[in-house]
Amino acid sequence: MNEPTRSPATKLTAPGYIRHQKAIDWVGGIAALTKPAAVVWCDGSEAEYDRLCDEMVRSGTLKRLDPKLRPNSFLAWSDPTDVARMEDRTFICSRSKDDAGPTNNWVEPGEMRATLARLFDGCMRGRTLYVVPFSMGPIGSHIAHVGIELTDSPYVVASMRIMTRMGERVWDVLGKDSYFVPCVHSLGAPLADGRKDVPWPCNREHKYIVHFPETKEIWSFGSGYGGNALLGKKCLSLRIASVMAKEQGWLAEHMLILGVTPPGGRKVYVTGAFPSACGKTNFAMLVPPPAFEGWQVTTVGEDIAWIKPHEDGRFYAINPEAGIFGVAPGTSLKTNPNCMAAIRENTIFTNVALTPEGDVWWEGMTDTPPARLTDWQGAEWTPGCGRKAAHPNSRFTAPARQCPSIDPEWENPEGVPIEAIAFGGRRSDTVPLVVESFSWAAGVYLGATLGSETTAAATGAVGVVRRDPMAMIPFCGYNMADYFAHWLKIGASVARPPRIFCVNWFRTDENGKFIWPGYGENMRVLKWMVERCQGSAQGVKTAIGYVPSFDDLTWKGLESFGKERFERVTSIDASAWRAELKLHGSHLDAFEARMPAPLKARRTELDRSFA
Ligand code: O2Y
Ligand code: MN
Repeated sequence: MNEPTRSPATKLTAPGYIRHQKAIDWVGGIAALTKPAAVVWCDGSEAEYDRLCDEMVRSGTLKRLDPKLRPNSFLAWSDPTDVARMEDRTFICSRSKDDAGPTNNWVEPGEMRATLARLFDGCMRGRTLYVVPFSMGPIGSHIAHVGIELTDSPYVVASMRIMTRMGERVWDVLGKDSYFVPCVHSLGAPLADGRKDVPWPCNREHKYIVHFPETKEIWSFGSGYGGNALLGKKCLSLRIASVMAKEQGWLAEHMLILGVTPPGGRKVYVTGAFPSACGKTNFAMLVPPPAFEGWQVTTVGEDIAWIKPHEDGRFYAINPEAGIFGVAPGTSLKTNPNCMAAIRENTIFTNVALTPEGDVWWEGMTDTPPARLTDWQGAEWTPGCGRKAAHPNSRFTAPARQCPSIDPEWENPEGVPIEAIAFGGRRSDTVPLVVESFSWAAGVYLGATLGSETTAAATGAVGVVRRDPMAMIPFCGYNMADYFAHWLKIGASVARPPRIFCVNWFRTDENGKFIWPGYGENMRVLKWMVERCQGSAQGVKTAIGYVPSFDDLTWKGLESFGKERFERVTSIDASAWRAELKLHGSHLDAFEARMPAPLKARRTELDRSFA
């Protein structure tokens, strides 16, 4: 491996355009603690991105892909111990343990600060500290927030440039003294005493992803991967933002945002919360089937939504991110053609396989795998060798604007008005294809009891229902019972709250095969939801909410599905629901005294309905 080269922009003092003395002093303090060899103030320019990528190609961190097959794109292979977000190393260090709640790891803040002080002391020796100012949300939007990430990883800098609005123009927003969320990240791999670098430095022994909700600080140590290291995403936009949202009266949610326009009709915006492995990105970029000629689905965001009450009585949402950080395996021209087009160029791939021609491949990308590949660990791979070519959590990072379905309003600083919220999990039984809640509070109950069956890729265990309220279990920065209370309060605070639905594409037959075709065919459910919002669709009242009858859905182009299979994906079985409600009970009991009364009341009501 070549010696890393130093960027010509290296400076120890801040550039003249930065007027924010508190930020400059903070950078100085972190530099004094971490002791880097150099400090680089990133300007977010294309030239800077290109220079960093060139440096990473020279150092072995990135491989440049074939410029014809995958223009301006790169491949990174991580250390095999640094391949995913680490929930067991993620901490919410509120002053009181009860404020973090039973679903978060908690350490007393003083104790955690002492640990971090030890770990960060000298942790950037021999490396460059990059100062990365970024805006989550369109620059200057009243819904956006600014963070500054200090990192010793050039891979993180390049990824942040794709995933956020990053660079010089953020200093204009910050001016002399505006608020920013301080984010400190280190790979935890100092290059002391002339030690040679490796392509993916990290700390194999110690990993910490730490949030201080009261002071709104983020400290991450030891990992260079994804949500552990790109601190604008899960750390700021969900864990810290959820705390800000509770304090300030808005919602920071793990939700996609999409727009649906009927032929010649009015566009309806929908948000959706889905735990991982439920096809969230595919749903956000849904392509309507040919029978839905004239219907259009557009994408505002595919992972996170910041939602604020508006004076017109509705909620308006922005996507705080500027990029897509999607999971590669299973993504194909069949499952998500919009996403495949989005990652055609200007993309950083991580932990996928390399073809002999200099392109990428992963399981599910094509029906027939290439005859020969280099796998994500750099080993020769052939079909049938018994190993996966790409890591199950391999990723691509691409600008959202490259997605053909991107909504024309996706950067509107005011956000888009939300008329429906969908909660969705992977459930082989019990939960119907779609149900609309009777009220906001009943919808909050649906979200609070959301469950999803685990897949082998996620946990190794298959088919165990993991409760994941609002798909926020790993991402809520405070006690989830207080979060439910916040949801109830904020819904009651607006005149026209969105309708709340629950969807499930994953019911299976006696052979374990999915009954519902999913993907683009989910348009049939989406159309019913939109028509419910517009007051034109019928629904049948059941104990858990309104469901469509067979004739309420459009079957053109899917005539063969038939009433019998429709019954199997929509039936509400009383004995299955009695068992489900018992499980809701043990899940909700974990929140004890803080559990809001309306949710307890809704559970009692459901118990009575199925008695
Ligand atoms: O493992 C990681 O760091 C990625 S996790 C992730 C990435 C993009 C969108 N969502 C998620 C998630 O875990 O929800
Ligand atoms: Mn996510």
